[in-house]
Amino acid sequence: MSNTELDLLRQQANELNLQILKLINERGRIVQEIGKAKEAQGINRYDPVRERAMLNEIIENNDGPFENSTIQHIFKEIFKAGLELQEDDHSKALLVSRKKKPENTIVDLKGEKIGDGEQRFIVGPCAVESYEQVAEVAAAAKKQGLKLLRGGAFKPRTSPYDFQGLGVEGLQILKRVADEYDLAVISEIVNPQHIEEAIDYIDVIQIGARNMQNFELLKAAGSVKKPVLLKRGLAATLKEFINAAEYIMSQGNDQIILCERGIRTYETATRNTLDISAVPILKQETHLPVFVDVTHSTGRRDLLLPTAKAALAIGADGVMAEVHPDPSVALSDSAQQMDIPTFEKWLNELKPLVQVKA
Ligand SMILES: [Mn+2]
Repeated sequence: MSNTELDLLRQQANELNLQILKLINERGRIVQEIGKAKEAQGINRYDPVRERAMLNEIIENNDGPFENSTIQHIFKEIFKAGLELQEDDHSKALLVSRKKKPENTIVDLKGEKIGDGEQRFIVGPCAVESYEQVAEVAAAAKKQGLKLLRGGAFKPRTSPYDFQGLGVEGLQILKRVADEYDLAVISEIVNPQHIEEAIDYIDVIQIGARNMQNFELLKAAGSVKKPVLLKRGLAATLKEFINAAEYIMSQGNDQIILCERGIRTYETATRNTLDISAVPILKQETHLPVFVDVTHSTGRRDLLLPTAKAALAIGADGVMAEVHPDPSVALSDSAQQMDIPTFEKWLNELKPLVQVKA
């Protein structure tokens, strides 16, 4: 074979490359159209039956020289790339995604602009037990210059025989304390029917880890004009977490704070495993503020300071921790709540590390 003939064959191969490229991209565009149609109809994007039928048809028409297994492998890759293209399109469309809205969402809580670059703290007892108990923590928080107070009125507990919270009475206590100390209060709501009532008493609706995929609750929280703090489910992937936030935002409520609170792993040294890398991932993938709950992620008082330092260093918008005037008599989470002197020491060690708005 002369060099001219070789060059000619190579040129033909080059031209075929470009034709294949054109065809693959043309197929990609059609697959995107299919994806949009499927999404509109609520059908799953991946259809293994159809994929098998397509492979069978291709192999029946394979005249070689490639082996069927080779052809099958190449087409599997093309199908996979098409599916990924649909997924990219899908996440591009998420309202919570940074692709949709590049600038940070700022959640305004009585003048505290969560997500503005300044790092903040949310503290308070695990459960509201009495007016005096909440007021004591509120006074300590206020003394430290904090503005955000948490307290559980409805407590979804692992055991049905554990303290379930004071309910609406607990919300009323929070409201009274919030007014007296000029604080914004956060409390968990577990029942979609309680949302309307709760918004009169609290400044932020918390949706807890166990309810992260309670879609009716998410939709109910999404349909009111009240900020929502959404905790990550204890076995939820970040994709599931982001989609849970999307449920809220898709109903019209864009005032959402995400909260990493540890996930279930094989490790038993801590109550949950704090997934610290979730913070920068969530900040890259979404435009929402991200908090870290150091109390429930560790379940250990001795880890509250180092994990809070990690949260601040990695760029969380704030840290949440439980504080109780007398943790040893607390009706829930007594092992990991801080008493007031411990809280003050904890906060004073963290204050020099806090990013303040430039
Ligand atoms: Mn708790």
